[in-house]
Amino acid sequence: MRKLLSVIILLLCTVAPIVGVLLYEKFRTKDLTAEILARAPEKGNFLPRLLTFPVGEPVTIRIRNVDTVTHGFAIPALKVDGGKILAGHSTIVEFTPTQVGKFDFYCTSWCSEYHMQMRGVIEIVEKSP
Ligand SMILES: [Cu+2]
Repeated sequence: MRKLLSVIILLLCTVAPIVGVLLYEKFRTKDLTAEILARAPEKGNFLPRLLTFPVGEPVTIRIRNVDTVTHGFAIPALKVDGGKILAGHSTIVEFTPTQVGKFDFYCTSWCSEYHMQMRGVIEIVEKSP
């Protein structure tokens, strides 16, 4: 009986926190439309670099800086600016696209000698019927 109890307590102390963190993360990100990882171009660049959303529907993107230097995020043509994102931090941008087209997004913080290549494309398409 005591052995069973200690096994249960051991499980509660080891597995429960992990399950808790995973559940919390799932809850915290339930409203995200997409997630972009940010790394300097020579370390992987933005990932993904092409995202497609339907016009007229709210978009929530989390940009996670998984690098060791500061990055930034902006979609100038859509007037979206996530500002600077410190290493290891993330930011969330929200917008509702009103027109169909392709819009470049950029890193807005000088992060490496290849900084100018740190970019991608947001494609806004007609809603599928
Ligand atoms: Cu950058």
